[in-house]
Amino acid sequence: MTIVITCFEHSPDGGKGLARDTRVRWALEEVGRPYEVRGVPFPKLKEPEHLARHPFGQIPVFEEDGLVLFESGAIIFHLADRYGGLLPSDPDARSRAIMWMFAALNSVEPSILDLQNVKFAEGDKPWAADRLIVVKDRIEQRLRQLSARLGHAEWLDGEFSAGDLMMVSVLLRLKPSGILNAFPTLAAYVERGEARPAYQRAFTAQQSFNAASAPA
Ligand code: GTB
Repeated sequence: MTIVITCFEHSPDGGKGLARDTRVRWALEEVGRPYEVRGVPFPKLKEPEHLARHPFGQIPVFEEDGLVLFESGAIIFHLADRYGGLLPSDPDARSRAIMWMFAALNSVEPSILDLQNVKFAEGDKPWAADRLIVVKDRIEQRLRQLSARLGHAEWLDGEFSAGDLMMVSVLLRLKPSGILNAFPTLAAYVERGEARPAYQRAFTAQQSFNAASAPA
């Protein structure tokens, strides 16, 4: 069964791995599934061919044997559910790993997205500086709470799981802001995630893809 993921033809980050295909590539590497990549140019994201795969005209999309999935969380859950390695076999531990996936997407990522919006999309608005303060406060509050929960543990709940993959992926989006530097426990947690061979393979693959498709 060939797995195909759809990502940006040219990621705006130029291959820094910040777009959401990286987390899907990482999960694919963790579960040991080979995949092919379809790059979509920005203007084509909102055209019918891509909208048939993704109703919001975004990336990533995952296709496998007729199954078409969008939403990085759903894709990673699918991979973790279908293939071994990313969810514990103990039912309670499995539920907690899924809980951490939701926590990453619902309780941590939103304010990180707000930071990117206020910096890039809304930076010229007269209220942008005030909003930036509020958004940074919100992020720091969550990071303090997360850091307290992680403590000196290696991963959020026992063995590395899809919950950690998602949380590290979300926290990685803070890297350019420098905010993580004030949270050494979380910075080390993210580094542990990045050091995993599967992450390294995923990062290199997206980097090579972006380099190969970069405009001349
Ligand atoms: N909830 C969805 C998911 O988790 O899959 C969100 C998908 C999403 O926001 N996709 C973005 C997209 O397709 C790309 S990842 N945007 C185009 C559009 O909406 O028209 C967000 C992203 C993009 C670029 C960078 N970067 O260059 O640093 C980082 C993150």
